[in-house]
Amino acid sequence: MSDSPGFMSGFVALLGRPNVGKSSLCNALVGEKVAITSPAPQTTRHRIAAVQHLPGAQIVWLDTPGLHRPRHLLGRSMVRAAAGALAGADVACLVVDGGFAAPGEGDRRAAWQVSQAACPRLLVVNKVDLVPAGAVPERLMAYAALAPRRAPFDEVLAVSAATGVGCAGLVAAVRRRLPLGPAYFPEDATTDRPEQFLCAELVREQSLLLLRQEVPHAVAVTVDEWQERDAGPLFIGVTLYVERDSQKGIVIGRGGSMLRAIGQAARLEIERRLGTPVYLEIRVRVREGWRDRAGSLETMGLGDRGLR
Ligand SMILES: Nc1nc2c(ncn2[C@@H]2O[C@H](COP(=O)(O)OP(=O)(O)OP(=O)(O)O)[C@@H](O)[C@H]2O)c(=O)[nH]1
Ligand SMILES: [Mg+2]
Repeated sequence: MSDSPGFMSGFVALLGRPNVGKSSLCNALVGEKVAITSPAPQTTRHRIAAVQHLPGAQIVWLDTPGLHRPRHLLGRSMVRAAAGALAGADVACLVVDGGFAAPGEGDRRAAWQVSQAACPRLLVVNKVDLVPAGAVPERLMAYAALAPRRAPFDEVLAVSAATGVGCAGLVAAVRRRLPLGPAYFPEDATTDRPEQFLCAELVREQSLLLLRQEVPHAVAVTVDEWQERDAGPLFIGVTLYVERDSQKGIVIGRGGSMLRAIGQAARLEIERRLGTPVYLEIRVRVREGWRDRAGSLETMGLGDRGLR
């Protein structure tokens, strides 16, 4: 009954510094992997909608790139995409990593940005599974103090994307603040991004998990071919871009071992997601300094329009 009188809906922006668990939280809330996650900061590059369907309501969680000081054009677009999500939000959530005893400079800057939003503002202290139970109230207070006095948080919540603790409370807190509105997405939709997007992201996720230091941050993945055949697996051809020849060598690895590992792990994830056998072909290409080239970002879907 998505458009019945009394139906409530809204966009809920999740903002915070990189690595606090925004994407993990989105996945936990909608019960499906709509966004990739990794221990490396700046995993998410796009604003991604994660749609949660409730009786009489629809919550559109907006996962966003971590707020950081950009060092590339790509980083600037990422931070703009996060700001854009905040600008259109019905509820804003500042997500912080409760695993740290005290907020850092990145949290302070993110808190200031969220305090500018005119909509209700919630503080979501994630990763409480890492905090001894007795220390949780103190931790919440330390982070709640991030809000300027003129704009305190409307509510402070402790959650864990990893265990699901507190997620129902977060949903209830958001739901109480939703305006009346239509269902923005059909009942079977969990995200606004197409399957091809998620496949490219799943290849990038394995790069983030298997490659070291700066290399995965220089990786971009595009889907170039997508052929469903009458017999045989779905053929997906992707290009994995890096910025330098030396990085190409690392991605391919000795005798092709690294590329094989990335491809195998990504294929399994893609098959799980699509529920069909897949033949995944990955080409590796060098595009010098693509993170600082507006034209490259645009053609890779990483310009301002692609990230929003
Ligand atoms: N223990 C624990 N780890 C978590 C929790 N939530 C996320 N993580 C881990 O924290 C790391 C970062 O999670 P992400 O969801 O990628 O964080 P993010 O905020 O989306 O990061 P960016 O996209 O880089 O901004 C991953 O290794 C997650 O597994 C949690 O509740 N508990
Ligand atoms: Mg993320």
